[in-house]
Amino acid sequence: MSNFPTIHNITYEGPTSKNPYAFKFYNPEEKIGGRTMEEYLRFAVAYWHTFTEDLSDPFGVGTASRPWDKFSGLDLAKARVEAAFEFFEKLGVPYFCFHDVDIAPEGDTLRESNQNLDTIVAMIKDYMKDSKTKLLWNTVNNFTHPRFVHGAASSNNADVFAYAAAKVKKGLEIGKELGAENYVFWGGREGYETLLNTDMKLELDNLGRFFHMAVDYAKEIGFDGQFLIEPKPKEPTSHQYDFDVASGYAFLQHYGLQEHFKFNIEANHATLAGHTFEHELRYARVNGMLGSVDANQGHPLLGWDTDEFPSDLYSTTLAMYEIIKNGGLGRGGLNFDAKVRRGSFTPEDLFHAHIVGMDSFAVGLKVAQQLVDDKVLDDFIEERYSSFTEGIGLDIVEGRADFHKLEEHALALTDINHTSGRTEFIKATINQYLLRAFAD
Ligand code: XUL
Ligand code: CO
Repeated sequence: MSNFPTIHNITYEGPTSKNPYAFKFYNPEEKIGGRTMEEYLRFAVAYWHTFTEDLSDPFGVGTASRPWDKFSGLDLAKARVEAAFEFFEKLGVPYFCFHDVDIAPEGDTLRESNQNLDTIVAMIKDYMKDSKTKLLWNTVNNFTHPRFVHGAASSNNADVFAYAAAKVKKGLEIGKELGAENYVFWGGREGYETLLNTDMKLELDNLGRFFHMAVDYAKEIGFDGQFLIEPKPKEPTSHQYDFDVASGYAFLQHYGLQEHFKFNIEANHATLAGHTFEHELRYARVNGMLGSVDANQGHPLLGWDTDEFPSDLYSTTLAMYEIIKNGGLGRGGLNFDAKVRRGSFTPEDLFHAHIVGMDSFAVGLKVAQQLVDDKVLDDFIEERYSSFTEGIGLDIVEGRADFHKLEEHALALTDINHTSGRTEFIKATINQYLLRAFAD
């Protein structure tokens, strides 16, 4: 029986379509920069927000109305798999992502939890045989259960470190079984509540040890998915160790892990860290560490992780600019780590939400590709830094300058000439590109 009986396959109908269940801008087959939109954007549905989420918040119970609500336990898990693959097919989405606890209920023991996982993973594998939807990444939830009250790999309790390791071990086995392209580590409670009771050095060292063990185990079983760290500054901890890309990258380098990891960058985590989405993408890109993206957006008036579906075209354009400049996302993709608002509680809203997200990134891709093709930013930036292409600037970048030489140069200066940064002009130009992209 269908879970979404009123919805047909969502197809591209173009910018003027009045059909709410159609893409206006995402045209999977349309080629942009030599690749189809589908190949470039690599969209994924986040299992937890779309099939497990009940839309509760700290002040109220869940409001979501879902056809699978009538089931419980393993039956519920099975009903969700059925619904998920119907949803993937109707949306035409190439990937999905999940945590262990999203797909199967935890048992009373680790052994029982693993058995539940085996049952559901076998079912998912079966469904995947007849589906074009593949696994972008999986991960494990090492933060919800009370055993993780003091963290997982950064817990003060060695038993918890072991438990967390056992869960990741199983996660890697599942990733291999289902052909995951990546494996994600989001440090849910890998941080601290207060320094007053925290051995920061031991916690960081243990995190480093944990990641090395994960790398070793992946190698041992022949799991070749890309490892990704997903930075977030806080929430639920007051300080999370992989605060942002810059601190995560320093951590990886310090512990000799940088060869084995890239970053999964979430827009709302970037803004929580006091950065823009594009800042985090840029920082990762210029260091060769941009792996994948959790595509969502925060609410500008709220200071927490609201996980909204992306609809801000300016933001998707600047994000796609970074992704294009990165040569795409490789094995990564754009995972909608986003939930419908509590008031959008019907199954249909799940489609509307993904449609706006996919359309918004399609617009971003198209506009960003035109900005790249026309070298709108490149030409300006090249000119802005041209002082480093000759004279003393060239000496600096080619390593021929020292403080003696620079002092000599500075003493001889009569004037320092600047040119305008032209921020407003550049923004006006981007607006022009945004409005022009679908004009013809
Ligand atoms: C939490 C978050 C996670 C990760 C996966 O803020 O983003 O859902 O994406 O654990
Ligand atoms: Co995320």
